[in-house]
Amino acid sequence: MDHAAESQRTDLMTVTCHVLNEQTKHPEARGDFSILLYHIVLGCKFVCAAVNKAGLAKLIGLVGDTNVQGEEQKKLDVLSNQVFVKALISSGRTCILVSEEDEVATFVEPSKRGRYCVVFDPLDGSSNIDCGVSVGTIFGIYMVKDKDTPTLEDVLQPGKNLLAAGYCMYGSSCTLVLSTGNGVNGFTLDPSLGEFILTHPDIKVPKAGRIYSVNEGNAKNWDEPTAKYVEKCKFSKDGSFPKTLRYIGSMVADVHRTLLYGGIFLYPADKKSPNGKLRVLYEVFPMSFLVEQAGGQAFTGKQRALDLVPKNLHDRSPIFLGSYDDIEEIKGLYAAAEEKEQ
Ligand code: AHM
Ligand code: MG
Repeated sequence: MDHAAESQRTDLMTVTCHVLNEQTKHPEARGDFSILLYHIVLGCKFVCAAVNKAGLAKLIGLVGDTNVQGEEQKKLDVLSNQVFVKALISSGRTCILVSEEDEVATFVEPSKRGRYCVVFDPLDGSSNIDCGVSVGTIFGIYMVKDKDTPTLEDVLQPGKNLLAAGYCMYGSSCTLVLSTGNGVNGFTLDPSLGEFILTHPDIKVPKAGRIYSVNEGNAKNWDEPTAKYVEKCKFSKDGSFPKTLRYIGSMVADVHRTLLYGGIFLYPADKKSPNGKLRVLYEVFPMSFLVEQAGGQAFTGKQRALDLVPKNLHDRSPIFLGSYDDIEEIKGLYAAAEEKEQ
């Protein structure tokens, strides 16, 4: 679209409108999901504003506390968590909340309870905040079995049971990527309107990509299939060009690029971290859901990522996700290694 046409653009589809349209495909829907999503979007707008003025408002730096994983919490992590917890409870549509920043799940009091369970990382990639690199919020939504008797089993579900998942990236622009199980759509926040506008309809991850994304600093501790794969990315034996390495160290930004440009994002297991680093419920599952919905694949080194059944709220898993063909290749290397062992 040329600049003149862009400036006259009138076909504005907001994220709220999009979700309401989706809802019409489910005649039984009562609008609860749209209300929940409205509150998630509100949380994202708030965090976006806070990230943008972090330097000015002295929100960067440590708050002097450590979270459940023993990591130092940043002021913005704490603020973002509080904002999301409050926004989700006040939606009146949630039942159980699981946040990366809280050791235990929050069970919403009966008078404010709804049917949805939300798992989320309010501010992922927080080690990148102080230098202005993109960070993001990741979320997944499950349905509770019985809202009068919610239990942890309602959130310890395999990722394939997610109703919806998404992330919001606070980068050079603020982008919300969402799937309600019917493809993936991307919305960009128009600051002048305060609305997320559909800018990336029906995102499809390219079938094969030319980018690999991994923290190579961990290479000495990798297992053989991961090491072989990365070696192949750099020194291909079939005459094809080497792949390009891109690694931001913010999962939201690395996955966003993978969705749009194709390629593979890896956070494998290694000798020091046999389960990898990323958390199953609110990092691995939502991103795997989005990648599958966009036509790609997500694999743990052993199985389809969305088939995992978490035992604990903060479980971790290795993850390889991205373009269909690239994931086929790593799957092949793990299958070969397994055969060799037998
Ligand atoms: P966080 O939840 O503590 O921010 O950690 C998760 C982040 C991801 O965004 C990113 O993919 C990964 O950690 C990077 O880890 P590393 O610095 O080990 O490469
Ligand atoms: Mg995180």
